[in-house]
Amino acid sequence: MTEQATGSTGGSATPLQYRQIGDIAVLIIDNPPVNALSLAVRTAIAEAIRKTDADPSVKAVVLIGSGKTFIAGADIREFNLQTQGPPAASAGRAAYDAVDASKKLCVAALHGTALGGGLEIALCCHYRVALPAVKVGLPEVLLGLIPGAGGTQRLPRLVGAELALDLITQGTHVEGSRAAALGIVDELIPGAGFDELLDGAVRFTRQALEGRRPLRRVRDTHGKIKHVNPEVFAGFRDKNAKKWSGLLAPWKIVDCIEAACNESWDVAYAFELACFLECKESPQRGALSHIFFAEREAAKIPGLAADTRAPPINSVAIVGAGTMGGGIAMAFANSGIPVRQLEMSEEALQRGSAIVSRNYETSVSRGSMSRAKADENLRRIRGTLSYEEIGSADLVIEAVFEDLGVKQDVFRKLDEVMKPGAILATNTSTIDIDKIASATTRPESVVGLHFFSPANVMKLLEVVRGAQSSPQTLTTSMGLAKRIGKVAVLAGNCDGFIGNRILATYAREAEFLLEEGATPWQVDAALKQFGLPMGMFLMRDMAGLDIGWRVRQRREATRPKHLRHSRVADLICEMGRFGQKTGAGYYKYDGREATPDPQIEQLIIDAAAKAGIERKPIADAQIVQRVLIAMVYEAAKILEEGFASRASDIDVTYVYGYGFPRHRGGPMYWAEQQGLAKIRDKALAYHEIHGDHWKPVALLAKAAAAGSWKAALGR
Ligand code: 3H9
Repeated sequence: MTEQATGSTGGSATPLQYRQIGDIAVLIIDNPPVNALSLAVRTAIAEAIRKTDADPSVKAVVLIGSGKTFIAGADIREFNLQTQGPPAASAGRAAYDAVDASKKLCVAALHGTALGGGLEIALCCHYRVALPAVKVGLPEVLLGLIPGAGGTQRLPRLVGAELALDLITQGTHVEGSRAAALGIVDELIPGAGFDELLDGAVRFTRQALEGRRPLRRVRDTHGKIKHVNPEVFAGFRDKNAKKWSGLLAPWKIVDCIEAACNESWDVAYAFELACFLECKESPQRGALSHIFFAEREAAKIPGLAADTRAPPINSVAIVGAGTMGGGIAMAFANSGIPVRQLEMSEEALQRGSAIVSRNYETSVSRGSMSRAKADENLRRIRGTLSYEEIGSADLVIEAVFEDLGVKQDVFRKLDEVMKPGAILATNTSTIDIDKIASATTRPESVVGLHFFSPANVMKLLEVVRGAQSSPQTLTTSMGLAKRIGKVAVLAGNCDGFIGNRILATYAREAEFLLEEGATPWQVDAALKQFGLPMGMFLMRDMAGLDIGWRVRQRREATRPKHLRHSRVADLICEMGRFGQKTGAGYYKYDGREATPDPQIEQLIIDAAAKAGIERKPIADAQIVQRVLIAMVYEAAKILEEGFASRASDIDVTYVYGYGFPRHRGGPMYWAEQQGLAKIRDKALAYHEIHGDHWKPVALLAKAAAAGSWKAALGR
């Protein structure tokens, strides 16, 4: 099979350098930034192997990546290119097959990452050597794919079917020492740089040429996949059925590994290809790939010079040791950054420290963190009662009671004690950042860092830009997110920022749906069926209904009275039902167990009658559509008003902060898949029926006409 090097998505002009060291040919992949296996790279590899096969002066081949990495996998952008005619039957396997069939000894030299197709091509080589810091893995599943070049066939041959099931269905990155222990890597080369790796690989290759190592292909190794109990696969499917509901790729991975154990190489390898092509053509793959790139795009701040200085953050202080403050402290400590936590009293400090210790205990007992690591992280968090003691921190995050006056007092104090250049951040989810910044003499250093609860777990970080936040403050904040394992989205300073502003709108529509004929449990079941982790009303019950009630009471005087308003939530609170913590809310509770409550259904029927609304049965599909279009509608307003930079930033916010099913790509991607004209028409129809909550949004009309958000926004 040959491939033509046409239609490449770019990269270096000569994506493969060819060198010869004595009788060893060195193929250096040079396709920055991550040496992705584009068509051009694959073609060059296949061509180079033909050359080495034919060249009698070459006894062996070393395959290595230039720069900081081996190969991060197939070039994901190429999967999005329009396939002309039927999908390529080989799916681009020619380079892999060429390496596998090489007449000369092949050694892969790995550093940085060897992921997806990168690891697969390394597994086609006879041997693999690696620097200890390497990470190897088959993360295709995270993109809605399966390994398509023998990964599901070769990895089980090295590590056994059971471990391969775990590694490939989770897309695990395996570190060097573990990869060596598992036999994925044959030898670790001490060192950290390209030159050390190449020297080590050449030395290893010479030893192999001298016959000190038997020549074998992974595909000819069968020991670990013989006699695998069929129960293993059935049990694995059962165990994960709930987690994989609605997904395609993980099921296919299990099928492929099962085939590897039961079928001949040729049959199972062909089966893998068929499964790969099926996944590649699935809508899930498109959605997951969208989120991959959206996440990376979100890190870039439009209009900010790429060389904006971002001072490093080596120490952090947190004001407040409540649940949120504790979670934030853990997020930093877990990334190796020391934290000082400030409280007003010894008791408050003790309480906070007990919560953090308990959280670490839970991680240890669940096996997600070792005891040593938990102890080390815990030691990084130290309490203090003195503002003076936190003054030298590079960043301080305020996480105190959600009240403007209280927060302004804290910021006045921080302004006095923090060193010049420190970033002053607030974790507020509702308060105007500029009003908080106005309590300081340095509003350019003030920013919102809105973590989501539990802050040590949730991936989203909304970085909220104040009117005067400086480019350095923003760049440092966005960069910091990546360092602590979060995904940052830049939000403007509007009520609720991006995430909670959208939430308020679709929660309102969910509430209206109750008056129109749905029940809380029907709405919840419909949204769960769509893929949200939890229904709207269960979530509200869990969070507690009283906080929202108090906010509504405060805002009652200024509520625009011409807009439709539901009393259902207020009526529930007036009964003293504040959700799970009081044993009753929208549902009634036995501990955490929620059951539908006829009393609430009656309350809704009465409220609707009082508001003059005729209740009618509503189909689940209509519920989902109304809630999702409400999300998209509010998001379009946010974009139009400039409080978010791109539609894809909204998707990232919803996938990482609100559990929007990743394989559906986020609400804005979902809307594009539905057709933006259809969404616009629905929103217009809702305007007709439900009034000015649905006033037409110009950007939605523009995007519907242009066919995409990007075309309408120009980014
Ligand atoms: C596959 O291999 C299928 C095969 O089985 C098929 C066989 C037939 N392609 O993340 P970063 C870009 S599927 C194209 O910010 P980091 C990325 O968009 C693939 N582009 O860096 C960004 O661009 P920009 C399986 C890619 O250091 C830049 O590189 N492999 C690819 O934080 C830097 O990326 C994977 O799923 C790619 N494969 O993390 C691995 N990868 O600068 C996917 C990255 O314009 N990649 N880019 O924004 C990753 O997980 C991370 O990028 C990695 C580096 C850990 C490698």
